[in-house]
Amino acid sequence: MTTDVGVIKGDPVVVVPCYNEASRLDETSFLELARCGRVKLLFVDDGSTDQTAEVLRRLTKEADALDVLSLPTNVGKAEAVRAGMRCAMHSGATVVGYCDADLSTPPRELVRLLDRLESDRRLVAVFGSRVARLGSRIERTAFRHYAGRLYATLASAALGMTVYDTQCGAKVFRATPALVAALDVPFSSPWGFDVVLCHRLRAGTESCAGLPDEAFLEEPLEQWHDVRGSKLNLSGTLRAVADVLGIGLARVAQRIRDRFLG
Ligand SMILES: Nc1nc2c(ncn2[C@@H]2O[C@H](COP(=O)(O)OP(=O)(O)OP(=O)(O)O)[C@@H](O)[C@H]2O)c(=O)[nH]1
Ligand SMILES: [Mg+2]
Repeated sequence: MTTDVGVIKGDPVVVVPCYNEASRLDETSFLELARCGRVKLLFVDDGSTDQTAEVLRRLTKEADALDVLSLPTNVGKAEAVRAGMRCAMHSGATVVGYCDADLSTPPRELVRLLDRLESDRRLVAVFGSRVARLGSRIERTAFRHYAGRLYATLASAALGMTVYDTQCGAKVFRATPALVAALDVPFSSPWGFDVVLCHRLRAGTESCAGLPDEAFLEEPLEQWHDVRGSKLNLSGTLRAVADVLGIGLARVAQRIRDRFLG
């Protein structure tokens, strides 16, 4: 994906994957975020069949910091995010991230993640983390909370890295060669990609060294709220579990190779 969507060199770009989001897009909040001058937003319309394209066309006319990448067919969240991040990096973005179209993670929290990343040169990835604690407002159904805890526990074991919340939809990254390499290869399933991306960044490739654990940070969010209308279904959940099992098996196989084949 090499489309230039007019992102100005050097600006942080946050990708917002959108699939049939016409009724959930909060235009006022996105406009406010775009006008704060801190970040550009690249909406990826993932072959929506509702009025999303029209809403996005209207919205992006309102501010230079808003742009749309339109995909002709629905490819799922993971591939839409990958297309958007590659496009933003191709256009010169030095920091890229993503957040959900329902703004479950409020705009100011997104800006805080960017600030955190930019305040420490050692960091390459900052993940929003939905840690319910005194002083925070994390509003999540009990079911989603416990399902998320279970998934993050499995993912941590598979990755060999302690991550409290792998699935928060708000994450930001420096556009390093490691990120470019990690996004070169398509994701095989639409929802487990956060964990797969984390694994790829740590593992590296033949041409690009992996990142140390110190390059990653989870930032506890002060606010997050569940928004009705989630598109995650049983098949998506099972495929996300399969992603994690695949990572775990690959790490075990690697360890066996290292041990017995030198
Ligand atoms: N591109 C694309 N995005 C999708 C698709 N399905 C969902 N999304 C986007 O993925 C984001 C998260 O979708 P939600 O349905 O809110 O998922 P969720 O299960 O509520 O996720 P959390 O809010 O993180 O718990 C939104 O921006 C959606 O538009 C899809 O098929 N394609
Ligand atoms: Mg949601």
